[in-house]
Amino acid sequence: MHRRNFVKKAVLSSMASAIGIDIVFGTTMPDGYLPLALQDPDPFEMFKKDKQMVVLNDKPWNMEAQAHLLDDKITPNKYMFIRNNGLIPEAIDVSKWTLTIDGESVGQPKTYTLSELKSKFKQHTYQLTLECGGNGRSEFDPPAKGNQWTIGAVSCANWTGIRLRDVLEDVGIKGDAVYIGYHAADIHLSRDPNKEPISRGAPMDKALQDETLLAFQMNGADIPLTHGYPLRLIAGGWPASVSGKWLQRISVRNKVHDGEKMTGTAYRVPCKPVAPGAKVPEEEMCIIESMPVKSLITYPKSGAMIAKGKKLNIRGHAWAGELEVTKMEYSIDFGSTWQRCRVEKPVNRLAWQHFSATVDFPQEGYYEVWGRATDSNGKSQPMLLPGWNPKGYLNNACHRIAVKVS
Ligand SMILES: Nc1nc2c(c(=O)[nH]1)N[C@H]1C(S)=C(S)[C@@H](COP(=O)(O)O)O[C@H]1N2
Ligand SMILES: [Mo]
Repeated sequence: MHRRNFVKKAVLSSMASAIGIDIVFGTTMPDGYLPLALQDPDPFEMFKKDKQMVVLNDKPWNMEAQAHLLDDKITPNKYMFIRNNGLIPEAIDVSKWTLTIDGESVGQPKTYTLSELKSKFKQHTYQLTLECGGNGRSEFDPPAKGNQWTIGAVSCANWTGIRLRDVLEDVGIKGDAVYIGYHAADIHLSRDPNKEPISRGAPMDKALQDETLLAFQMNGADIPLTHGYPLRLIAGGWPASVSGKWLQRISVRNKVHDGEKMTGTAYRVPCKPVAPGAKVPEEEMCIIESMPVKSLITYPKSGAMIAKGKKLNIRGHAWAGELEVTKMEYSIDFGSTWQRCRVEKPVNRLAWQHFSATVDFPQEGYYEVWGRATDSNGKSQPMLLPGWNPKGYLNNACHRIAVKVS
């Protein structure tokens, strides 16, 4: 009895300090009850996100942008989507944070402190496109389980860090290395410490690219907590799930990494196209690598009204995984004819590219402006949905906005 009261008092005082003021009738509060003030934190405030961001899930937190919010050339935190598979790590002590490189294909595992990583290796900054493999999932039919992303699970921020390659060279990698797999500090939804929410990776040639970073800064400041503070793997152009947040360990594997969400249907699509709704055997599913060509019209916002006789300036971004976007077009007649947009070179490999165009509407009425990007292999975005797949990945259909001319 005494012990129970003691525990209750300790819980009450920690709740009171979290709320910032005493809970007056706290002792009469039912056991195990969580006060409302602690039940519903405001995610926009908590993550410093714009109020126009859309929350898709709160356990775990998942939030997406709308197309017009992604208008900046470099995505600021307030418009960056959040995709968490588990719970954000609690009470991070950066002075104790370490990164360990281990696995079958390293001679001797090696552990670095954060300050060693920062001082020992040369730092690089790249602007890198991160798109969730499930971006666009909401359009698939039959529907796929998971977050119903529309178009807003993509970002292109500046990331500063050191090259993974430099660290792997310092550790020493065996000739049989095939893949790297990451392990992170986030917590499984079940809170079972033996389970990981996600542990993905990439083949060695992606791991060794110049732009594959162990990042500790985003847009010139510490990485925000929900985006992987204090250390994050960044592999632009691939499904963003490869870019492990809250990074603690990288295993260099002598086989394809088999961590959480590397196997089964996770981040895999049928190797060959299948009919919508088909059951696909596991051995016919292939791991998603480079993301497909895609674009977003970020200005104006869909639903724009313009005066008759006025031209409309449109703009946005286009990206193509490991490739470059070589052509960007728009259509105002549902894809019957296409006109060229101006498209800029990327600031560096794996950064999205900006496009713009001036659109002339022939008469009053309702229009849709559709955007279509083409990559350096000559592949274009499909006008509507691409191939159905069981988990609803890789929807790179043309983005479209509604415009009324009157
Ligand atoms: N440790 C860890 N890393 C992670 C995830 C996660 O849940 N835990 N989610 C992945 C997925 S599926 C995506 S799409 C991106 C999302 O990155 P963001 O939340 O910074 O936009 O992080 C990836 N890295
Ligand atoms: Mo993702």
